[in-house]
Amino acid sequence: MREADRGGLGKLRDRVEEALTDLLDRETTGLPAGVGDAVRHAVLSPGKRVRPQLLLAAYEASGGPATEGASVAELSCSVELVHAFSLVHDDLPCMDDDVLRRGRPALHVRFGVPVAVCAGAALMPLAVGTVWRSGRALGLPEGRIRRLVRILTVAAGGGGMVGGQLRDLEAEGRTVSRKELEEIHRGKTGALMAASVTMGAVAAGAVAETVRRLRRFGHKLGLAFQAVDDILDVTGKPRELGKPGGRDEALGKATYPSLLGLEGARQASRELAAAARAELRGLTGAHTLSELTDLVVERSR
Ligand code: GRG
Repeated sequence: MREADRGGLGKLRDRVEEALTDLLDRETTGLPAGVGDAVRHAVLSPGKRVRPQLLLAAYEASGGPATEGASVAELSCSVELVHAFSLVHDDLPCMDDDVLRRGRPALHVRFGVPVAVCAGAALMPLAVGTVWRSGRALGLPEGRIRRLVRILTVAAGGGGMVGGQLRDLEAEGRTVSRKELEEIHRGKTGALMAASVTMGAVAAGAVAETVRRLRRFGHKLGLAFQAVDDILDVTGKPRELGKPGGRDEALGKATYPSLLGLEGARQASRELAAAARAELRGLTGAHTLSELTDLVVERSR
């Protein structure tokens, strides 16, 4: 099913887009103009918004009150801000050295490297502040807001996204085992996806078993997502991807297709998505998470 055919997901994405615009209108007004413009460019360029949608869908699946629309949408922006930070730094010349992102010049191409580094760094504290503000607006107890901050910062840190990125760079030009490949992807991509669903569940006050189940779901979905990302880098249309293809091979990256071949990578993505879906079994209200799982494996960008 294509994204355009998904009425429910389209609305969810619109909700995220509106919350992001409101948030940046409010939070970038006090920043020096250069940084504020760069932050807006980085965040508001047309991304798929998968991670905030995962947070909102997990909140719904965990029985979160439907009346809390705006505040929980604001909470969902926190994971997109961290994601935007990672994309800005990932594109830098000292990292993957990419010049196009989401069909637009990468941030350092448009604003220069120093501004891109600063804008990327500014996104992380903005994300943490967003958790505090939205958590308070949701009326969550202080201990639960602290837990949300911890989930987000641990996922973004050395044991998660940042650590995965370094391992990804260090693995360039080297053959890795599937175990090592998945450890890299688990940190680089899976940690933030798992944090997104875990935060949705915790914000909604889910019981511990649901939180653990959704976290496992997020990690498995993260691997499926990265497998598809790797496949699209080989087979995708640059126009749809918003960036040139073939970068992984040019950089000698460890990927599912380089390890398993294209057909093996496709098979792995299907198996990983099925394993993610299995975690949702018996969880009433998980239909949006299930639709997002379909979207992750069937996407063309
Ligand atoms: C150096 C302090 C420091 C941090 C670096 C760069 C970095 C941290 C982490 C990189 C993590 C990264 C870029 C992972 C890739 C994940 C991925 C598949 C990104 C693409 O996500 P999509 O397809 O993108 O959701 P859109 O554009 O749709 O949002």
